[in-house]
Amino acid sequence: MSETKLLEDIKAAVVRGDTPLAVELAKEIVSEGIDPILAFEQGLREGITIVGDGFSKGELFLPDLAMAAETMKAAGSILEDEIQRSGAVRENLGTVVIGTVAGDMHDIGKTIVSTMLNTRGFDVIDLGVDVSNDEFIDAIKEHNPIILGMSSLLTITAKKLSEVIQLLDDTDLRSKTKVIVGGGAVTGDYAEEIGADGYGQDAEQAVRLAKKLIDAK
Ligand code: B1M
Repeated sequence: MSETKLLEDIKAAVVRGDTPLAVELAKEIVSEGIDPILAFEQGLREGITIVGDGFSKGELFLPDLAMAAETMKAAGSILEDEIQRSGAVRENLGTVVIGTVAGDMHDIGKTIVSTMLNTRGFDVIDLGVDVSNDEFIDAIKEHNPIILGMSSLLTITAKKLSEVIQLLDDTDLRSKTKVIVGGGAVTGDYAEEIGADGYGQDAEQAVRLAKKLIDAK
């Protein structure tokens, strides 16, 4: 099957929440040697975006969102394994602490950012989802990362990003830790407004930004 057709089919499988088909297609994408990052972004992510748009318009409902997310996670983990296998870089660029902010359970985007940072040479401490402000601060004290990454997909939880930055500003931790933010609830302007050091629109951009920030240190 051609690359275009495989990407279209896996996108459609996410939209339908057809996990067995999406898993089969992800395996085929890997065996065909198609770039797994491209397949993640142009296949799986585009599919789940269609479902999210349908949900906002009231055409799809929470169970549709949940099924599509399950499909995306199952197929995504196959692509993530391939991203790890094919792209692994052995240098140690330093530690990144990452997590999704308090009140937000969305983990798919944050996890692909973690995987890509790890693959490109960062030591990643992934705190998971629904990470409280204090948990972020405690992890920074414990792991002394060069970068803190925070993800937020809900408008209502985006203010947590600025709260954590404010907590960092109130200590001497801020001078040692660069902050990058991302997720659907964030824009470049918002990142600048809250004093983050950068914003990643996707996982690739997040990695580029992290590398740029450590080069500038
Ligand atoms: Co939810 N959800 N959801 N959801 N969900 C959104 C975010 C929403 C936009 C859907 C919509 O209405 N169109 C909407 C938020 C509206 C808003 O606040 N503006 C929404 C809502 C309302 C909700 C609930 C409140 C629904 C309800 O219960 N009534 C609820 C909230 C639960 C909670 O968190 N407390 C909820 C629940 C869920 C599910 C559990 C069903 C499921 C999540 C499953 C999971 O993650 N395990 C889900 C899903 C799947 C979505 C959508 C459809 C897809 C999110 C996703 O995984 N995208 C989403 C709509 C959308 O985003 N279009 C939606 C794929 C992923 C690869 O992209 O996460 O954007 P993304 O990550 C990208 C980039 O943003 C970037 O790189 C990633 C890779 O390219 N990036 C970073 C992400 N983090 C980064 C960090 C960085 C840098 C880059 O630096 C650190």
